Amino acid sequence: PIDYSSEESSGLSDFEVDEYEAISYMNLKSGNPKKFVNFALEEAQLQTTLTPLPYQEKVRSMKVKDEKTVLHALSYKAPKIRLLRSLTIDGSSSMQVLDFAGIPDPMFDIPIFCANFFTIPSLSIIVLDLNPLYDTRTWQDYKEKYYLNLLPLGQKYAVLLPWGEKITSESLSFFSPIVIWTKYATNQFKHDILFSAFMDYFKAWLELVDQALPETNSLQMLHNKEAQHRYLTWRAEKDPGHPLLKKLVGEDLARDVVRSFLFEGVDSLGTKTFLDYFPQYKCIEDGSINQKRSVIGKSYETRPWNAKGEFIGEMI
Ligand code: BLA
Repeated sequence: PIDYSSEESSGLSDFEVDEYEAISYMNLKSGNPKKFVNFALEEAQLQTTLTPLPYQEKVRSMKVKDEKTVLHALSYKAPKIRLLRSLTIDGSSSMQVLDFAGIPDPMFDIPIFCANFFTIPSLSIIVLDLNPLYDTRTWQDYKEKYYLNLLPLGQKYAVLLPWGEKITSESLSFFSPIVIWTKYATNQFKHDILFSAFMDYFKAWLELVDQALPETNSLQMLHNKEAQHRYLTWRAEKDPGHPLLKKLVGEDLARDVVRSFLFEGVDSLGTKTFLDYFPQYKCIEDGSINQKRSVIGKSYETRPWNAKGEFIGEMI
């Protein structure tokens, strides 16, 4: 099996720029992360105008030279959407990764679209969600505003793509009642279901974007901005993909990709630090950030939301 544990980088930091292939998603297999990206871009273009962001030119395609691994990065903005970006990693048949996110303009409190797949022949690890800006376990109004109508959709896929066992406890606060967190032995049937879920969730998200009205209260806009910054700060520090990314492109380029591309905004939307938001990660000895992904550990053996979207897990 492929070793995806965290280790010092192999120094393979050279990369080349390729042309992005605009193949219609219908001609690609469900296991191919490009199918997801191409669908999302085609669908978004039906509703809005996507403008490529300049950073795209720099990281659009990175090749890890000594292996057959190709990284593709794309990023856009659109009215109401501050950042729509994707990173795919194609390690031919051995590894496929998708990291796709849609981050709204802070003038809106719309959830963040989040699709993350890591696939090797023996295992697929999946997170698909409209990540809430405000923790729905405590913010009842926010939950009702965005998720009440989507509960049947979430319920449908919660059955087809069952809960993926215990998870980093801290991650739960960033997930919604309709989150799809699942793991399976990689197979085409599940990939097809996942692709269908992705289409439904992305269309639902675009609908929320379309319907959203800008904040009229400037204080609320600032709250949205801070909530987004907190989210980006969490992911820029603790996303489970980072060790692998470091290994593939080297530590320096990985840091650049994470902070200036994947979670762009982490250095500009706010000034608070990771430890300001998550002080429980502070090491008592030297005040540095605890390198563990979780200080609480993993929890939630089963889905902690019921069909009505009520949180039934333990509040940790
Ligand atoms: C594993 N990825 C995971 C896990 C989660 C996520 C929950 C299970 C391990 C855990 O409980 O932490 C994803 N966690 C998320 C997401 C959020 C979160 C999306 O908190 C959002 C708030 N995954 C990627 C990319 C790579 C990747 C880009 O998205 C690789 C470049 C790899 N994810 C990856 C690997 C594992 C994993 C290798 C399993 C290894 C591990 O658990 O450390």
